[in-house]
Amino acid sequence: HYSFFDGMPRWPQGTEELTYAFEPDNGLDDTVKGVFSNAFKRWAEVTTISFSEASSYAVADITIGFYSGDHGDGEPFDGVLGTLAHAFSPTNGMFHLDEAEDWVATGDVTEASMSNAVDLESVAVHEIGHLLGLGHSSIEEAIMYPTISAKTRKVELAEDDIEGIQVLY
Ligand code: TQI
Ligand code: ZN
Ligand code: ZN
Repeated sequence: HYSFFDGMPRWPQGTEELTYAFEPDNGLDDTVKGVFSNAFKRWAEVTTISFSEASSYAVADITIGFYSGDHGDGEPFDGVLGTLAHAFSPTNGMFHLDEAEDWVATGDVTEASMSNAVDLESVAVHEIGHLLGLGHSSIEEAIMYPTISAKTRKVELAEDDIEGIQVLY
């Protein structure tokens, strides 16, 4: 079953659009940006919120970046596997990914040659759930379940995720 953060923080009532931007120093290519766009779309389809890329990093509601090790927010990344990414509860908007992972943004992660391959969209869908205010779910099929097996792709929202997010938006 779905859960929320303590105090049930959410983006303000009436929020119709949230904007996101990528850390300019990361120099991400369009393939990687497209993966995030798809992940946002999955949540947009089941809420009244739409997501679009901001005109600048400074004005974005949600900021996305890849970092390694200590990156200044008190939650250092730990290298390959372990923590893959983290996102903060509303309305912080920070979404960080561990640069050390073997991220797979194209093709089939289950067939990837790297044994530590991590599917970017699967992690993005989960972290966007946190950004919007969902905590973890006890239902294994849910995107918000707290563990995922290696080299797995899980990107479809489960009924439990949809019910949870529709309590908020
Ligand atoms: N990152 C943890 C996560 O996103 C960070 C975290 C732990 C957290 N407890 C939290 C974030 C409570 C918000 C609230 O859950 S992770 C998965 C999953 C991670 C894990 O790198 O371990 C995914 C990131 F669920 F698959 F295990 C993405 Cl999809
Ligand atoms: Zn961070
Ligand atoms: Zn999580």
